[in-house]
Amino acid sequence: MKFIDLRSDTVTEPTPAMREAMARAEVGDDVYGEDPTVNRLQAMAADLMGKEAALFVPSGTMGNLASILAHCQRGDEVIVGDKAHTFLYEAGGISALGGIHSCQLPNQPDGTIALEQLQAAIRPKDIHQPPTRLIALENTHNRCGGVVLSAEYCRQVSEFAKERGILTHLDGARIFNAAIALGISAKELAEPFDSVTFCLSKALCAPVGSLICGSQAFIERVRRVRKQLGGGMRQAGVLAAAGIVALESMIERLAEDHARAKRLAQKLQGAPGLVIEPGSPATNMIFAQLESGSPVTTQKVCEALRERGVLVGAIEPHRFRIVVHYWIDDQAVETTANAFWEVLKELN
Ligand code: TLP
Repeated sequence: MKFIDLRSDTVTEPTPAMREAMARAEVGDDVYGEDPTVNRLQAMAADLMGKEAALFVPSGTMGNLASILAHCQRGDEVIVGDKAHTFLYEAGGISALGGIHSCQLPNQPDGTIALEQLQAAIRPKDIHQPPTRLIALENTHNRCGGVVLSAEYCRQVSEFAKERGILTHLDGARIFNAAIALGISAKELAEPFDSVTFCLSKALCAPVGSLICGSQAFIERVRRVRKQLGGGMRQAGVLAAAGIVALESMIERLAEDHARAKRLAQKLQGAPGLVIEPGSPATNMIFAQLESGSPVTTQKVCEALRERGVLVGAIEPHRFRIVVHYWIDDQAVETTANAFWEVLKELN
């Protein structure tokens, strides 16, 4: 059975144009810095983010990890949100591999961390305490509902950090979704940060890869960390070629995913026992919950949907994540909505 897979936008397979570009890619040894296609992708990424340089890495997780390791020494502290991907879903890499201490502050429902909370968390100069070296934000914010941080908020945090000699990193895995939703450039959203990672292998459909962007000096340090982590790739131009197609042709169309996500949420509105979270979808993710006290579990609903050829994420006992992407067309929206209604009627 061919599934309608809404578990994540990471499930997106490369487009025919990407496969074609991969087959034709000019390559070289990228550890020597000699892969022309990787070099081209990196130059495009740096330009899109308004930074001096960029580095191609195998995943978003490695992008965040290598960035944080390059900013911090062992024993330094990074401030992260308590719902940040870096904190929840990266296997504790920064502490396991980098000896970096994390201070987790509450993410508000809009994905921000309150400035007063940041203020209170900054460590005084004191040998008993780990120095606050870095603040990391996420845009769009996945676990908070695919919500968008405004450029204004990012600037405020960056100014706050600069005044205190603290660095800033953005996990911009889905920065283009944020930019499209706000109607501004990704460059504007990236500008306040010392470093930004973004992913090619989510809604942009490329099969593999993320980019780290920042100053020339920072990227030189990150290149060394990437090697330490075993992420130095050789003829990676085969992968980068798909990334170039992604950057050239897959950004503007993200608006279609956002519109389809809205349409699907409207169709799900009123389905028995299902509550769409307020404001959802902000971008390409719908977050919905089963009514409190419901005897039905997301697990059960997901199993019944799977039998009807639809896959969605059960991310908490009563909470679903439904992610719209390039391979979800109008028909898939229709089929998914119908499957949900049928299953919920049956189980409730
Ligand atoms: N997120 C995945 C899962 O790991 C949860 C998903 O399905 O959404 N930053 C953010 C904000 C992410 O959402 C992800 C992936 C990453 C980083 C890591 O990217 P990869 O999977 O390339 O390591």
